[in-house]
Amino acid sequence: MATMLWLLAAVFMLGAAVGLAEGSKHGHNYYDFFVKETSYSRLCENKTLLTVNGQFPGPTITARRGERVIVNVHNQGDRNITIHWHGVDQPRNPWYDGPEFITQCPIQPGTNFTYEILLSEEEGTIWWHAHSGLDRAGVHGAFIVHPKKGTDYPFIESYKKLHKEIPIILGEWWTSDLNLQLEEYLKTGGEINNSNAHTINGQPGDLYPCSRNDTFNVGVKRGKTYLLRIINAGLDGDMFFGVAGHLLTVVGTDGRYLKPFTVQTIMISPGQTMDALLEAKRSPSSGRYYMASKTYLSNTRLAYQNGTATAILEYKDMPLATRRATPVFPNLPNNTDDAVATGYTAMLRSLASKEHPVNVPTKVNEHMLITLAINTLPCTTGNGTTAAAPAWRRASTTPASRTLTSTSSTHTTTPSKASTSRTSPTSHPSSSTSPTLTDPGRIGPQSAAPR
Ligand SMILES: [Cu+2]
Repeated sequence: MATMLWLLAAVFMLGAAVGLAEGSKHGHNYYDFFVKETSYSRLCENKTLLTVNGQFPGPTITARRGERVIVNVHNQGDRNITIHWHGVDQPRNPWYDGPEFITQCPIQPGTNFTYEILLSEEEGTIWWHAHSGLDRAGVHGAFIVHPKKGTDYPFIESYKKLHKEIPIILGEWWTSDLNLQLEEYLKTGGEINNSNAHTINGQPGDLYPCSRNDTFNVGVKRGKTYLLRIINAGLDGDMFFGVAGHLLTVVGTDGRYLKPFTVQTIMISPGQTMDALLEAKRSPSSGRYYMASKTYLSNTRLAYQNGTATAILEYKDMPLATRRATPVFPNLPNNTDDAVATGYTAMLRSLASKEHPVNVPTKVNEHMLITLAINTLPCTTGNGTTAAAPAWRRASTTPASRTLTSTSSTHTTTPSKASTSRTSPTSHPSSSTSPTLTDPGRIGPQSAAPR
């Protein structure tokens, strides 16, 4: 009996030790997201914006390939919220995908919800954003997936050493309340106004009014290589992006690796990510360079935000006199330069190496009929009443019925090897051409918004 007790005690202590080894309060890969209104001053005007942890853009999540990430979302705002993990396949785990009233009931004010995010094949840059109303304008951030322990970036040999990674989040700023605009345009059928500024890491930069003092600034060291993790978190608009005096070697997109190619300008659609290497090899004497982003517009009849967001890349070892110099400006294409945009897109090819294969079947053996089913479940508030869904989210024909819908499908695939192929879309292809009930965020015909 005594032996038994000792054994039990030993098991208990072992359990406690494992618990401690897991890390801090909640263990490895755990994040608390506090969604709340935050005061901001941009473009000479003050407003509040819904953010996570008071940050715009929100906190960066980092994990390794194949890991599990837990995010506890505490809704301290005044309206429903959900968070979507953009680009995560979530195999057999759709209940944590995020679209409100589609795969989950929204997180109501004063409550919390714990997301379980299952990474599988994603490796590189993905991101997260609100999937309710237009709150993703402020509620978004980077989600960086590093290689598994013991493995490395496929491009590391040619670049010897990666010094640092720098998230570059392209966003937009509205001086007015975006949700009021949304209400208005749902009534009238119109479109919401263009944003008042483009932003890079939350800042419009030197070319917009009252912005110069807060321009995002990143220091680099000559001889080092940096990985820019570029995300287009904008609601509506393809963007050109470039860095003066530096070429970008694009090595990944949407959490997958690419055959590397080098360009002066990238073109990135809303919801897309691009991983690009930047070699800091300029002379420190001309040590300041603008990074800049501006709209690419394929339909010239549409109105657009025609300003240019800027950030500054600075050589740390530059002489004092250079510190006050005006940064060099990049040579960006015109807003309507289709040749640059389509030329860029045509260069995107999956890496498709032995370590990073793309197993896309190249031969069709059988055609299948796939049936999608839809079920509806009410979202209750816990006190017997139903949760309020915006009118356009109602899947039921009965106006009083607020519903949670779910879809299911089954399919089988025949694995086969493809030696080369174009880049495979993530779970969120950014190429849809028509808005759907589940994707009301797309607000203009120009390009697909993130889902
Ligand atoms: Cu998305």
